[in-house]
Amino acid sequence: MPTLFVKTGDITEEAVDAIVNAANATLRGGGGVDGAIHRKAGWELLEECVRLKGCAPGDAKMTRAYRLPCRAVIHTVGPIWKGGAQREAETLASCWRTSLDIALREGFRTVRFPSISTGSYGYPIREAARIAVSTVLAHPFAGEVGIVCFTDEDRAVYQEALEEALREG
Ligand code: AR6
Repeated sequence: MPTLFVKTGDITEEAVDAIVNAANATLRGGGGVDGAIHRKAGWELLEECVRLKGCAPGDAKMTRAYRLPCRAVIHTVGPIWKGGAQREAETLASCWRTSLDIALREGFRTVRFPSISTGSYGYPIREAARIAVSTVLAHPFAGEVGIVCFTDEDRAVYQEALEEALREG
């Protein structure tokens, strides 16, 4: 089981083994955290991403990190919220799981995630946080996982989900 914590911050400043990007299926960049990661990493990241030929929702692909202070970027594609009956929960859980599968395979020790799908993809954050926390705590990756929220309000939601999951064991 990983060590899991939650913080407020800018994920592009994390000097860790890998940060996770909340990308879209084209992997050609976008707004939100994806835009921030591409801006800071530089044009070489987009060039490498284009070579990957996209990524399915729930899946994840790794690249180098270029001008970012981390070693690698794991790009995952969250579900677009359509009301909850389109397997959104399964797809979101798969994002967290497949990203950690890559971290485990690569021998990484430290990974940071943003709040996948809760920005422009519209996933209700309380439910997204519950899925995120339970999926991380069930994963065999034994390193350190930090969820880096952009606002204190979002951090509080993830913190509550984490405390609830730990209480329930
Ligand atoms: N560090 C940490 N979190 C951030 C940062 C940052 N620098 N910037 C934004 N966030 P979103 P999604 C938070 O919309 O919902 C993109 O255009 C943000 O406040 O980035 O998965 C992609 O290309 C929010 O809480 O990702 C896709 O088209 C969280 O990151 C689409 O958006 C996720 O919001 C993906 O949508």
